[in-house]
Amino acid sequence: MNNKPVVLVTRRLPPAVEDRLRHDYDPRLNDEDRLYTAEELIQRAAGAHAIVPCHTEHLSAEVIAQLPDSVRAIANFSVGVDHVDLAAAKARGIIVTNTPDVLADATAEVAMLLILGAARRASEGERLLRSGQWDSWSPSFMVGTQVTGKRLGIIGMGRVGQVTARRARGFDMTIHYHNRRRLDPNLEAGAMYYEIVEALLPQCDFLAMHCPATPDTRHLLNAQRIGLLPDGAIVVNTARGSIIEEAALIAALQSGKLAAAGLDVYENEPDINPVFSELQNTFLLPHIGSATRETRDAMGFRALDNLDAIIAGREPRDRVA
Ligand code: 8YV
Repeated sequence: MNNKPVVLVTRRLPPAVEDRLRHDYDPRLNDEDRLYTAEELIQRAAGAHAIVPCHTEHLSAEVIAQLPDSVRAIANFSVGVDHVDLAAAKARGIIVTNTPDVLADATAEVAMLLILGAARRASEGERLLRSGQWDSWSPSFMVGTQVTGKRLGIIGMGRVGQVTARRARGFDMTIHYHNRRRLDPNLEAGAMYYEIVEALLPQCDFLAMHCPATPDTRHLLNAQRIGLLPDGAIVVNTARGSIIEEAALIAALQSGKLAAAGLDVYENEPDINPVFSELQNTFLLPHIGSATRETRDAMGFRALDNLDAIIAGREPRDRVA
């Protein structure tokens, strides 16, 4: 008889992670990797001890209220937890965990890719070649913004923000940041701290968004704040789409207030605002910040470490509710 705890896994996870799930648990896997509706998710959770979801599953208060009593834990395969109503989970005594730390390198790589791609007009150049339209060269052809030595502003100086700062220093960028709390001087490594966002923005040739999506950070970068950036600044976002007011960003890209934007996340994924793809001065990726083999394995193992602790009655390392 199989007495292993039942775990509902909402998306297909890396093979090594699913192997460990099969070894230690009785997993309900999603071999087709199909996105479940809220009703399907609730049905498939029947009798499960825990759920391992991704950010693609919206665990709203309504969904959490309908989960069976058997569900004691939500061990997210993600660092962001804006897809889970933490208060609703807490109210039902469901423990919620995330996967911090392990995404920082991969996501900072994408932040740098966006900075470079947006500044050096990489999408535009690629499109020109792929469409067979590259027919000439001149000194004024595809001239972009130099990255080296510029000022990088970072909003949200957590793990990802700190790694992005380290990578950017490799391009001789100076680091300016806003965070809820000022970092210890050894972590700051010479970065300039701004207690209020409005004081940071005029200092940014580039602005990288690295804060979590919460009700407080919704539309944190709005029209008024974009107006405080220097003309020709470049904005990149690897965090969550909701932290930027997209209509304001689009207006600033159209007017030339911003030279370019590099985006990996959007308010409405995967149905992104079509204007982003029509604009020449955008460098766009489909939410792949953590999409490396190494990081996806590490995320899965971290989620399972948390799950193991919960099932064993220990406090999980990454509890968020
Ligand atoms: C993940 C992310 O791929 O972890 C996060 O918060 O945004 C992504 O990098 C995704 O959330 C997996 O569920």
